[in-house]
Amino acid sequence: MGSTAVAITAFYCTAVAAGLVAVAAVWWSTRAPGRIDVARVVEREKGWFAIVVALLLGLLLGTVFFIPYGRTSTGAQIVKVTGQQFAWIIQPATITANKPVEFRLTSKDVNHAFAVYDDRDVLLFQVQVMPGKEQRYVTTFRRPGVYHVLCLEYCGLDHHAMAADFRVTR
Ligand SMILES: [Cu+2]
Repeated sequence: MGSTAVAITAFYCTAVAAGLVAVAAVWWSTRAPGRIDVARVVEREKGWFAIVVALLLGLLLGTVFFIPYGRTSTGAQIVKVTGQQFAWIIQPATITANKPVEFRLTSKDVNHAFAVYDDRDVLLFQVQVMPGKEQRYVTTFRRPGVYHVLCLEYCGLDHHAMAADFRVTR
């Protein structure tokens, strides 16, 4: 048995044990010996409600500042991108590093997906590109180099050929 198989087996056994503990806890908490004190249950529900609200507020405050939508950047480099069967038109195709870029993307025909990969072929981001709409995406490239663009939404017979490059310079 390889180390991966051992890890999977250990994880599976732990998950099953945790599930059994959860089932036992539910069974234990609901066997209700004698009368149920409704007033106490109502008080506890209020407490749980407050805990859930506090958790949701914490989650909201902890994540809301990372939402990428609606980001605008005054003074950003504007790059216009048009997708069409089966090519990308990127103007200008040279971008300066460490300065915000605002991609403004649209399609001439059908839906496409503008996916940008770095020179190590790591996917950086993807933007849906639609006819009759202008999508905006603001980002900043830190590393100079040649970045690759692929279409990630099947758009027709030559979808696979829908590739392009752009250059990020210092
Ligand atoms: Cu495509």
